[in-house]
Amino acid sequence: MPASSHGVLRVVLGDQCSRGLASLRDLDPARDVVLLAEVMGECTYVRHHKQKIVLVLSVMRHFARALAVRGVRVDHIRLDDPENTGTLAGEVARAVARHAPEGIVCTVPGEWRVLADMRGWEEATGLPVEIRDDDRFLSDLGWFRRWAQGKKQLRMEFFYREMRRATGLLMEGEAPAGGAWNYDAENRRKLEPGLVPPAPRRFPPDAITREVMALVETRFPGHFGTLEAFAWPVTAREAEAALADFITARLPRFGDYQDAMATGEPVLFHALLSTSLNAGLLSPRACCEAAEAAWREGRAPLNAVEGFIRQILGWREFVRGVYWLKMPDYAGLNALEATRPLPWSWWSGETRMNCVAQAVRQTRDLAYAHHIQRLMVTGNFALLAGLDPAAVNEWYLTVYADAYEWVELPNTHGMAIHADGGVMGSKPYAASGAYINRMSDYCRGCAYDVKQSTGPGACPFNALYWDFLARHERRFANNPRLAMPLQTLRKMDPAKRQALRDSAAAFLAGPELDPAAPG
Ligand code: FAD
Ligand code: DLZ
Ligand code: SF4
Repeated sequence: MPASSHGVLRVVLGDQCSRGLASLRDLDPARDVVLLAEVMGECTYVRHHKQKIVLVLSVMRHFARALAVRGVRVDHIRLDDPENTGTLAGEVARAVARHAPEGIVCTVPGEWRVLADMRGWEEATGLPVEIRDDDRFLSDLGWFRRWAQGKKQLRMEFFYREMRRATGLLMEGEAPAGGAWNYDAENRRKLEPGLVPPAPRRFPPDAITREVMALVETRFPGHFGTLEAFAWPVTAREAEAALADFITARLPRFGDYQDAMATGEPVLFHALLSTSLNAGLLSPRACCEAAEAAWREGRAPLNAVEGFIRQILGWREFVRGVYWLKMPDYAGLNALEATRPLPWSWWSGETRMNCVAQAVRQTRDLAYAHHIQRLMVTGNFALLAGLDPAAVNEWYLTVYADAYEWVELPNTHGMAIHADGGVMGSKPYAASGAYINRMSDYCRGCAYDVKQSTGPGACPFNALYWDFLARHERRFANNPRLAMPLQTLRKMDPAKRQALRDSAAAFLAGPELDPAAPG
């Protein structure tokens, strides 16, 4: 990297590898330098799944190369550079010393802790630091704040309708396409025997990715997960191919089977696009427009297309708004006063609960589980068993290749375990084994009996569900969405109620809940 002519230092983080990134927009290739820094601090602030580290470092290396090919001056610090300080702040300071820039330009990061760090760079370097809004989203955080102001409860559905109106996606004039905003009720089929989902397109590691894989195996041998099945897109071109594959092969049935779970079918008809979206390889607008075009051209039905667009235009934007509106306090909330440590089985996959074993083993091998596995298997278990929210959040941030706090925290803390007391959802997604049995084939292969509620052979979700309601009966007494199960609980024969609570207590004190080994 030649000495500078005093342009601007433009810092790009590992999940900001987007051509149109705010901090790259007015780049002067003759004077400016783009800094991409692979640092230990970002690889270890949680012990990320090996696939996530490979993904992010490989995306950075491919992006650095693409910028350089376009004539941009790139200063790419590799993880194994002997001078590497290990932190973003340290690498910014070193880059300032190398290039003597007039100032620093960056884009708001996806995590509060990194923004707090970035805010210190001006003082640390003595240079002006401009932190630009991240506009790779369909909504703007100022608008979200105004929308949220004065509302007692934030509801995704109302936010989503505003977003449909604002973007014109799936709209016919002022009305939603097809006459309804939401076709969720049509999206609840179980995978029928004989229906084999198409294998998603894989992106086998190229030389750059293979080099990063070797590095990760050497530097992070104790991190969770395996690398053998790594097949994530690592460039914008690959991400576009992944989107095209989804739209053609899986979108038409995305809606029907959105909530289904099946042994040996980790993806079903899901998009597998979150890693690309969150790393910046794909734009949310491109995903929504491609889906809408498929519907308008008769290639996919409306329930599928609306369901998919709702996930991106609705949920993804909504959770980001909640994160930035409620942080930093949000991370510390624990409305249900849950304190139980994480069970070791969440790392080992060794549990007699087949649904949990399937979700954890698949997560270990793929760094992926689809939404219903995250919400209704592990999430539901964490909620019912009262697992400590901080430990649960750390687990979700650690194990998924698409996990960054802005999207992981509200989904976990808010949607799955109700630690936020209802900011994100009007009721906790608590469910007994019957739900998992209805939506999957897991119970058929389980050591526990989903039809039983008490005793050592009974499905643990059943007693835990009633025990959860009993424990929090007063808190949820006035929640209309829990009125029915609470009424059933109140009318329950006291002996049966006691038996359920005893069963739950025995399970919670048993080997399935053996806590994670320290360290
Ligand atoms: P699909 O089901 O095919 O959905 C399409 C796209 O919609 C996804 O790629 C994603 O970008 C978006 N999307 C869908 N649901 C959500 C949602 N609830 N919130 C935000 N975006 C959504 N998603 C992450 O991207 N990172 C996370 O760390 C993450 N943690 C989660 C933790 C829990 C406890 C739960 C319940 C959900 C979490 N999600 C997270 C949301 C969701 O599970 C994933 O986005 C999805 O499984 C990714 O797989 P896919 O691309 O096949 O998604
Ligand atoms: C996740 C990650 C990893 C593993 N490594 C790096 C890195 O070495 N350098 C970098 O700039 N970013 C990395 N990231 C992504 C950051 O953790 C991410 O930008 C913040 O968490 C904010 O979303
Ligand atoms: Fe899960 Fe219970 Fe079904 Fe076993 S019986 S797979 S624990 S829901």
